[in-house]
Amino acid sequence: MKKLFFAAILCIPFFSQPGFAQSSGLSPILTDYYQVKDALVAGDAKTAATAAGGMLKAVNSVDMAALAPKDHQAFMGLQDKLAYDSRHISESSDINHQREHFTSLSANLFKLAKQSRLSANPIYEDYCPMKKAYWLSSDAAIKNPYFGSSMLTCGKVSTTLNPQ
Ligand SMILES: [Cu+2]
Repeated sequence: MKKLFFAAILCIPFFSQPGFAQSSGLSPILTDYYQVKDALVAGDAKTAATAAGGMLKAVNSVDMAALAPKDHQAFMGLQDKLAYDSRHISESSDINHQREHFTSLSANLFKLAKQSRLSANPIYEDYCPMKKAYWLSSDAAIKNPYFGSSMLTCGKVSTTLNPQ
């Protein structure tokens, strides 16, 4: 009886973590990615760099032990790649260079999104035929981060990931 009581106490912090029910500990990575994406849509290299710095921090501060086994496995294989591209974007003030890294950043984040639970909301994978590259969005409306205002609505939704 005493043992059971202590086990129950130990479980409380785990289950009371904010967002536990809706999403995983990987969610901040996606939230920060969306900020990088929005900055690239706006053509704002400085904000993109700052947001990518936040994303890098989120990637490097994931508490692996707190992840569900499936999320843990998926994240382990992609952490270095996500860190690499977000670091390069954060250290650059050249939007073209940032957009190059954003292609692989988006591809790797999509791999993670397919294998784990990043959001309680749908994730749209969009395709830009001119750049021949993908990006992720929380919104079905197209806002192209590769060309910004010069071709804002170029592209289409290629895949919709619904939360499992
Ligand atoms: Cu680089």
